[in-house]
Amino acid sequence: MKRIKAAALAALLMATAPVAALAHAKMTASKPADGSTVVAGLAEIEIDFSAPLRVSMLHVRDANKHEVALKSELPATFAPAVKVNVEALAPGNYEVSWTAVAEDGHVMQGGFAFSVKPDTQTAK
Ligand SMILES: [Cu+2]
Repeated sequence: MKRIKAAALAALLMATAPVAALAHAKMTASKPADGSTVVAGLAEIEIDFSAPLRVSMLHVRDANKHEVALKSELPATFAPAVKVNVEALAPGNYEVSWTAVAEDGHVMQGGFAFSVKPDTQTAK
């Protein structure tokens, strides 16, 4: 009986292992969201992941591919979300690209884009 259970367990592990191996961490959400439009003045960018990652590179570029300087360091630890501060973004289109390493050593890359529109509420 024990032997049968062990064999069944081994078969189950073999069946589920490839699925687990494919379940790499990925970006689940971002602020601003991909494809969204936000009001000028945004100064924080957040990326949420499905598992803890350590982001090793994060670039924010405007429509002319000019890089927006980050005002905060990338965290040195694994975390399910990363937040960085930037100068208040002027109206325009922006692209964020990131590279991160997962706890299993896999390196992942991703990105998203968003637009910033003028703040008509406070515009003079
Ligand atoms: Cu992986």
